[in-house]
Amino acid sequence: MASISVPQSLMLERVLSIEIVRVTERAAVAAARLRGRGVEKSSDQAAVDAMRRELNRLPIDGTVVIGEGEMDEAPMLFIGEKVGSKSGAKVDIAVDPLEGTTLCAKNMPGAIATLAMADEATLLHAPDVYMDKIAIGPGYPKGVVDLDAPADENIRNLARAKGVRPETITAMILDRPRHADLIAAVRKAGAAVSLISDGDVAGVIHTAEPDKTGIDIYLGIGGAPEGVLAAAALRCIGGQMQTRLVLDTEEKRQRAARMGIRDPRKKYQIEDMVKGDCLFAATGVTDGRMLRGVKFGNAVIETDTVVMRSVTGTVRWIRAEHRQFDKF
Ligand code: VTB
Repeated sequence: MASISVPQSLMLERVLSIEIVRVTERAAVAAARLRGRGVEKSSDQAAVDAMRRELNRLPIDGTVVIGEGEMDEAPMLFIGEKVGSKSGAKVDIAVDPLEGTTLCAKNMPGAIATLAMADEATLLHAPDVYMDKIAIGPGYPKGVVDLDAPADENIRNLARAKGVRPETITAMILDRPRHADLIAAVRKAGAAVSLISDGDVAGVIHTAEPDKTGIDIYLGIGGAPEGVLAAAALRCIGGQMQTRLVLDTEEKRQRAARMGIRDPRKKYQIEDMVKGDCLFAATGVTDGRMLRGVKFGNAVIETDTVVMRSVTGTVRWIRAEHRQFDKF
């Protein structure tokens, strides 16, 4: 750590909160170059390569706990992969270098490059299975909504806590056949449903600022890795989130057990998924409600990033103009 004069204990909290912006920026630019070309795999790979390269420049001793796959599949940024210069703070890292590969391939709104970082052994080591999720923003009494309550009850309780009629509540849900009953129940309660084709990390984050995004609650089943990333963001900005892994086969339960999951039915709170302080960053790949996509100009490449830090709850919106193209 000789070259950096910030004490090690403050590294995660201060220096890295700016450093990780570079990591998601690079991944976003790499993916955005292939935007709209219908090549999901290559754009994901480009984002992974760029993210890995940048992560390895950080002064950290990092372990990927949420990554691109299990070690035997040998992808880059596999779960368990060591990243960073290996000489700094010991950290857990969750990555989704291209959240919304289909969105990127089709150049549709909402693809992001995202990353969370936390002290060692504090992020949930979630297997790549589905996760049932419910999330609302900050400012409500604890427990006002519950993963195990019926959807209509959650809508009514949320509306009451907000002091509005259920008709003014909007729930964001992934547009999937598995959510047909959920969507019907939310609508029956009077609320509106905002459907997304992909991208539930941003979906959950939207609930934190309902006045800006129009989204009051996020509901439904998406990826578990995305759930942990979203939990890291909410840990920084506030809000409530409950989740449960969908371990519906013996094979999945065993995989989860190997990753240290003892109770396959456990209902996770944010603090169970992100046990300590964390950082979260996301850069827009395509234009979205939260972030603008990468813009390629003749002389500058523009990126739009949000970076959050749980210690202070600071949220920084960083619009960068990059003039040195060869760094990408
Ligand atoms: C969600 C969404 C992702 O996967 O987690 C979703 O956030 C869930 O999986 O962007 P299915 O597509 O199988 O429903 C994504 O859409 C893609 O990773």
